[in-house]
Amino acid sequence: MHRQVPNRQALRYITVRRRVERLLSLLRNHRDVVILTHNDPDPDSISSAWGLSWLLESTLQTRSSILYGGMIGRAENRAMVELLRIPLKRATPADLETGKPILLVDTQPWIGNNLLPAGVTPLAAIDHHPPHTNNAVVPFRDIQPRFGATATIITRYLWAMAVEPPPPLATALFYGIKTDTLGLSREASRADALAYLYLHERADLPVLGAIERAQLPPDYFVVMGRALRRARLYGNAVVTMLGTVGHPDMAAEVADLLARLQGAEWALSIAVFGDEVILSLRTTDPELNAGQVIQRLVAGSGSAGGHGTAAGGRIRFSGSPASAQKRIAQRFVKIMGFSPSDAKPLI
Ligand SMILES: [Mn+2]
Repeated sequence: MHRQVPNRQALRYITVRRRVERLLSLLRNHRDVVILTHNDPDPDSISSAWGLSWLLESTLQTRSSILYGGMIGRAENRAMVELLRIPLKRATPADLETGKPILLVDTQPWIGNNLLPAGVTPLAAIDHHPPHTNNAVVPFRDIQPRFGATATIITRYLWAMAVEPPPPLATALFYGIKTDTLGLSREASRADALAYLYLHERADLPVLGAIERAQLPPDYFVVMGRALRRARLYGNAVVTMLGTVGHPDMAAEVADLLARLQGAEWALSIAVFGDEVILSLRTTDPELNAGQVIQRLVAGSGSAGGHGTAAGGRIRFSGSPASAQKRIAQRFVKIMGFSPSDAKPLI
């Protein structure tokens, strides 16, 4: 008699299903929950939160409020929320002290990039960033650093529970994986690819096109112009200062563009938003680590995150915004091994 050897697909199905069932059992006695994304949420965190709320509604009839801190800045992300009618809301501090269970997506507790209050333990943390030691007290943890997106984790939950994502949700999750992995080209695993294909069949591709080619406000071009005029080259590194921006994501948009400059291996963009300096760093060399450099730039005086080729940070400052930006730029030039006199204007 042969023992039946389960195939890998079946094993994966059972493992994910058991994990989701454990999450659902923790939520069985709750009619209302809060799903919290990281601050200034991106498509991965927005779609993951929405997918999780759909899962809870479909399986337990549990209602959820999807909340975020900061703002949704990028034109594409705003278009995503509007065109797909994603029911999310900017959180007030009181929203997070209601005693309802809090589920974190695309972030982890007390790491400085979400609104979770210091005295509140979340019921769940579902994320793909490197695991943080804070997580030990969280009853349900699903941290998958090998995955390129949290939307991949949530898509597997839906798949394992046979909960069909409606086209708008499939579109959102697809866009979440697409942006976090740059279309599976960056830090993507086989799991991301399988989820991507699963969602592609279900997504509304004309709407996705409208999101990706969203109209840009005039301010976008104003800041971009300033960024290009102020860009300075130091060997293989390019740095620019945007001054005050209307939304913090703008720093990342500029860094993404400058990283494409021929000969540039490092691109740093520095902006001011409120009382914080926002940093966004890119490197084109996968052997280099943007996360380590951003840690050195922030040097204990702010928060920093990211890994591999992309990283970001924030530093609260007092005094003049111009000199705060300049200090960071000079520190970066020094870390890169150049001196201020090496500066060459980009244009
Ligand atoms: Mn993500």
